[in-house]
Amino acid sequence: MPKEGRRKTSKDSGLPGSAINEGSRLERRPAGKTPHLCDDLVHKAAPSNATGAPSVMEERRVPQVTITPEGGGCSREMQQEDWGDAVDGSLRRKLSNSSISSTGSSAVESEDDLLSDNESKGIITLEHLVEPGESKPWWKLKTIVHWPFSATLRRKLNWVQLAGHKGHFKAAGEGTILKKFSENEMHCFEKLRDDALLPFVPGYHGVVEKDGESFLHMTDLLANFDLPNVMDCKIGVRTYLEEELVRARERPKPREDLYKKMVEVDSEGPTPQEHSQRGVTKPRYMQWRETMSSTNTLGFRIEGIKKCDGTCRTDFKKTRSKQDVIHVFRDFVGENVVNIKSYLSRLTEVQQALKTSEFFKQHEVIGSSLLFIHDHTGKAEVWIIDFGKTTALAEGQTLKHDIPWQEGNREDGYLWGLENLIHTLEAAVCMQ
Ligand code: I3P
Repeated sequence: MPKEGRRKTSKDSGLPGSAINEGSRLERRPAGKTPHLCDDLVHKAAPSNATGAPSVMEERRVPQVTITPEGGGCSREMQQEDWGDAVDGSLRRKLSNSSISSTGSSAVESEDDLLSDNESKGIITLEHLVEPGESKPWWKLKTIVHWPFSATLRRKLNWVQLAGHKGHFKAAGEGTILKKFSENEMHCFEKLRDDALLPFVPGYHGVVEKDGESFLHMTDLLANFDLPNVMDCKIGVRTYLEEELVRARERPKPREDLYKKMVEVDSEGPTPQEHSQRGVTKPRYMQWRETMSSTNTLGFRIEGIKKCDGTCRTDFKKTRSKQDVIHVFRDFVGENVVNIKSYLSRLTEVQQALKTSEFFKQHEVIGSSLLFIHDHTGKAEVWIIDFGKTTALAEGQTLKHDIPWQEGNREDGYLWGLENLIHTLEAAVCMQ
């Protein structure tokens, strides 16, 4: 039988995320009270006090479910397609594609992708941080771009993917990109055409075929920036679908690649059984990621940052506390609080739009990110991206997005995470 309740490790002890089915109070401002940014919010984003009691943004307790196969389970690595089996047909393709999980703004997966489209051979160098030939997502590579070009060409080349899988993006006409087709994401974009969220999602220009493959044709969100800085922040308290959990329980398939990724970050992460089988199931890995990062505690996490100088960081798996996030964010904006204020104003607009959006009410939003972009001109934008795992609810069902998740209620904690993100950035403004 699958084991319910997340197994506690020495690392987990005391972490709120290890509790089962415990709800938590959301941080709320008293009705009608609009505190002054700095007066009220520095302490709100302060770390937990010495007793361990969260002093602000009380940590959300997310039910954890560990799926551990009896008898060692299947030794075969689980393929993405296997996840497709977990859900109905319409979702099947989507899941295999959803791992794109990219900025949705961006494209250059490889020199080939870029050069073939722009015929700009020799002007871009991809500096490998890993062995060449090793199959790694783009964000494990560091891109060094030299800029002896016109602003137009520079913009054309100025793409970045901070999360997700290699090979899912291609260059397109100027100001647009191609993202590997996902039926689910396509449906989302089609529904978003008439929704309050439209001004906050990438422009969608339909499905196109290229080199025998289907792609979603989208606006390149970076196109209007000059040497942009980009941050991908995944929102929500949960990064896997309930269907994935059900499937893993029915047919647990430990994956060695996920085991290795876990050990790379924390050799004590896997349980003794997982060590002996050298595999962890995907929900187990995803839950571990959520607990190690700020997903469980704050309802969002930083996935990656690409700066205008070409440097790229994705080593945020253990960026968990509010202080950590503030530090990363301030570094991202080069200590320029004006940028943070611009982001805050856009985030507030996003928040308002989400609260009126019919699409948002009717969808479980999993694995979606907010993409932060700013450049030296002071321009700063935030976009909602990645709908590969955003799933429609049954007719008549709606979500609140700010109440605790319990298996079956499909809540994603998106609004709770966004509220915490806003409070964290407000605190970042005030900290000198
Ligand atoms: C990956 C990340 C992706 C997930 C991917 C994970 O972990 O959680 O969101 O893809 O699953 O490996 P990490 O960030 O630690 O590299 P999906 O969102 O599409 O599920 P995958 O290996 O099955 O693609």
